[in-house]
Amino acid sequence: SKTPQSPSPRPPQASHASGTAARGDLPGRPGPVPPPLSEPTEPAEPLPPKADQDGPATMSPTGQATGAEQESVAQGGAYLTTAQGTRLPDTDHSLKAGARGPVLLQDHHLREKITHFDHERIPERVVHARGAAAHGVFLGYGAAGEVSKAAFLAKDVETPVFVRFSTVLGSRGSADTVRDTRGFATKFYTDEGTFDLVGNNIPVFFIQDAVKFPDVIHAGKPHPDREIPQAQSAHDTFWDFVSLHTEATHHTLWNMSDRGIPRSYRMMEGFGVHTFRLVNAADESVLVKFHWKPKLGVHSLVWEEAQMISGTDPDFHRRDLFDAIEAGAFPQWELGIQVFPDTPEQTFEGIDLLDPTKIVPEELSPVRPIGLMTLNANTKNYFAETEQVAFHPGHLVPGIDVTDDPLLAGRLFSYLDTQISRLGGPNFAQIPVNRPHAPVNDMLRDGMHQSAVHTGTAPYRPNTLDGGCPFLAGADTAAYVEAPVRVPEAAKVREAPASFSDHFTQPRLFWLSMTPPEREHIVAAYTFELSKCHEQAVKERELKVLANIDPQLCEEVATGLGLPAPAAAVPLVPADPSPALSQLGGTWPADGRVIGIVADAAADLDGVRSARQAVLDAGMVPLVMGPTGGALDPEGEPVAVQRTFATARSVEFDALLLAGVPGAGADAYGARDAKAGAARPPEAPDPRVLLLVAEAYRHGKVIGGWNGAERLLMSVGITADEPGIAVADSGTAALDALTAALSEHRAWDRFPTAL
Ligand code: HDE
Repeated sequence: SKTPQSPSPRPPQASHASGTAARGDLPGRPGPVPPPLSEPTEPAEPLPPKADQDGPATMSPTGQATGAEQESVAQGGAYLTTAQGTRLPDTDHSLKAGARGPVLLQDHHLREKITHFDHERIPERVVHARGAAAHGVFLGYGAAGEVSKAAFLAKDVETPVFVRFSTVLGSRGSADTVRDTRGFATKFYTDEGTFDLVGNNIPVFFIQDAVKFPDVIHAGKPHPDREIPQAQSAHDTFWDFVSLHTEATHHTLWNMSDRGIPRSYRMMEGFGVHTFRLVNAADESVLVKFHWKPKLGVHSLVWEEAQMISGTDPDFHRRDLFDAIEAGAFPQWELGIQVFPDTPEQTFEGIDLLDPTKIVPEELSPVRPIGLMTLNANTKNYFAETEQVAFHPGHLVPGIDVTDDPLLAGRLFSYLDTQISRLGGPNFAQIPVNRPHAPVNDMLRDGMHQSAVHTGTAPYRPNTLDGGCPFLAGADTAAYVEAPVRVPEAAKVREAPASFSDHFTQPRLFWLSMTPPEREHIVAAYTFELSKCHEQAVKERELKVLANIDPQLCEEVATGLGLPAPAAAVPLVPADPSPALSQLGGTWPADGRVIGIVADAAADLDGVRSARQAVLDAGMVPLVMGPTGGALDPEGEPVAVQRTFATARSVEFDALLLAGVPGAGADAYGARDAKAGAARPPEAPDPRVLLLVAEAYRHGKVIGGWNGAERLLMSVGITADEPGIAVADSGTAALDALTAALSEHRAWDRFPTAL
């Protein structure tokens, strides 16, 4: 039977945001605006804003205010209507000939609703389908003025940005923490037009010529017969290709290193990969490579952790970015450039700058900081912004130009082309997130999804009917003028320069620059991936590639595979290690790190309260774990339990803090039944807590604790004097020791015992 419908007191989510204001003016508007929808949220602790992060709400490029104000009530107080604005009395029942009769074709609301739903999905990106994005601002330091006339690089100029991070191989719904390259694409909405820096977190690429892109991607994507494996390089076709196409060796090595499994998007470097050309006001040019340097340092997961996260929280990186920004812990990167003279050879210290499989070590050419990017606002709507954003390496502004890197040349074609099928036509620049902030006066007209109402009669030049407009700019009025680079006289050939055939010098440089734990991880990664291949010939061929990088690498992987290690087929070039390539050896801020505090009803709850507050004060996120949900000490000063022993998994935390017991000695912790909070024999602590601690230990994580935590550690065979174990006599003292150790990211001295 039909339910009587009155104007809904809780209108659904906006699907047509523009309608709200107009409808609000209609007479008969229903009562007061309903309270905000209480959506389930993560029980993450908000971080206090940093001193320099207090300020007015930011405006997103879509013109919406961003920040604390949520738009979950965007249609608050409005009637439900059709897409044509006609009010609806019912959206729960189709129009039928009688309650038990057939549905009538005349039901426009039914057809409109279902038809729109049928077309809600658009093709996902062919690569980089899985992504997460945020808004922010770029502040120019003015340090690039000598080499580039780009106005947004000038001192104190602030430019809105939109950044999309991504994996490469997986589908839109695939897991975040797979072993893969990460995309790092930045759209700068400058006053002189939009500049896109479409880079990766790895500074080199698999191929030197765009014509090979479909090959490498077809090899990396799932096997076409059964569409498996998803978002993985650990399969025959990938290793078949890269073992044959040895220019992929350098990029593959980076993928097998810790760079292939970042801890967070906030802790990744970004690279423009290709060499670009900068031009200054005097029309002098230099060649540059772009680098993004994260303020939080470059950190990675360990492989077992990454695999576990793929199951327990496939949205790990997306959630991490969103939560950090929501909590006010805004991630920051410095943009830097390596600068090289623009000589006809386009080489630097013998390194071919047009070869995208080569880096220039920072020890040979330091990275000069030229600006700071802060991501300070989350997206409002994933589809509208993250999915529809369209990047293009050809979106350039005066002062930034391309080089003849043959990979870049192909990209300059590809990105425009791909948007036409992905976004349904040539008018994707009119989608809010893609709209330039500079005035647009093009003569492009009509086409699918045209949403502009162009006026005038003469979208052509020259004309007199529109008064000769639009005018042409000159170099003095910020026109984009391509650098008049001389093209050497040459015959048309399908060839690459001779230097492009050196495929092993730089992989060896990378390997030699790694510390022992990093090398250990690389060996383990190759062994894992090749063990997943079925074809013996593929494994043997890849071992020959590894022999050309380094005999130790080759031998250790061969041992793991149970195969003989071949000898190098090329001379091993001696290389000076580049310490800048290693992720170890420094200390970094612990901002935004997640500290899991393990406690139960018998714990020193005063100590838990003060440790929790100290975690917050240090700019980190405390998550209290207890045997059940609710609160510890509900009668007194309750300590909210944010994760139970059943829902918590070690991979969610950067470090653990094991609460002590009031006045207890080393024997106390394990003496309690973690499930019930009651007394229990010391030999039987909660097995879920034991697993948690053992995993954190295995992954090289810092573990702190106080008064009695030693007992729990001992239950899993850990002694308090091991590296990265910080046991003290109070919660805050333990936290201090833990924070100091965490600044090195992991207890590296525990490797290679750790995974
Ligand atoms: Fe891309 N790449 N790419 N790529 N790429 C795309 O464009 C392509 C390459 C990169 O978050 C596609 O809009 C070719 C290098 C990122 O929206 C497509 C070649 C680098 C993103 C495309 C390359 C990248 C893409 C798919 C070889 C690092 C995601 C959807 C010549 C410098 C951008 C799209 C986002 C996306 C083509 C190589 C980075 C098909 C033909 C090298 C970060 O156009």
